[in-house]
Amino acid sequence: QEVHAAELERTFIAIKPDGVQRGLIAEIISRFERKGFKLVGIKVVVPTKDFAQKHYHDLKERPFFSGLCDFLSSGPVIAMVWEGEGVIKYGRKLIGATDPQKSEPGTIRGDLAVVVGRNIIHGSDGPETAKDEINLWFTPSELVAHMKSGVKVEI
Ligand code: FUP
Repeated sequence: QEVHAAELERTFIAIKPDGVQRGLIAEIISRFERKGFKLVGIKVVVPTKDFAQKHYHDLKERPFFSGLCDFLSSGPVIAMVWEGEGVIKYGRKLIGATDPQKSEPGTIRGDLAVVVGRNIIHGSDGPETAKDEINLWFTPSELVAHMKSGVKVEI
């Protein structure tokens, strides 16, 4: 009998060099973990500027693009894939608004960041970007297979 995996939603989350440098890795991971999302991929990467430009290609016309890419490639980034029902949208909620001055208290940026250029974390903004960003940062073998009730199912 064929077993179909429930296509659980996944999103790409990155702790940027400022978050890593400030020692916020565990704090950020624990917020996603306590919510109930599942970590299915994680690695430490120092992106090249070229890679950073690929990641932020949607923003290439913006005046801050070059500085943003220099910043992303300035040190270690924690690249992660998180899984769970509604994780793309709710992950954005955990992160808070782009500008930490506008992020609500209780959100990651609201509690832990002050300026937009150092907002410590990235999260995919929709299903298409999530797919693209996961594929840019990870190969399939770096991600754990779909699990349901702790039992591995065919994919
Ligand atoms: P977000 O999805 O919340 O990370 O926001 P954007 O994709 O709009 O922006 C990506 C990054 O560009 C932000 F995390 C920080 C940087 N940025 C600026 O430096 N200045 C701005 O005015 C807007 C964004």
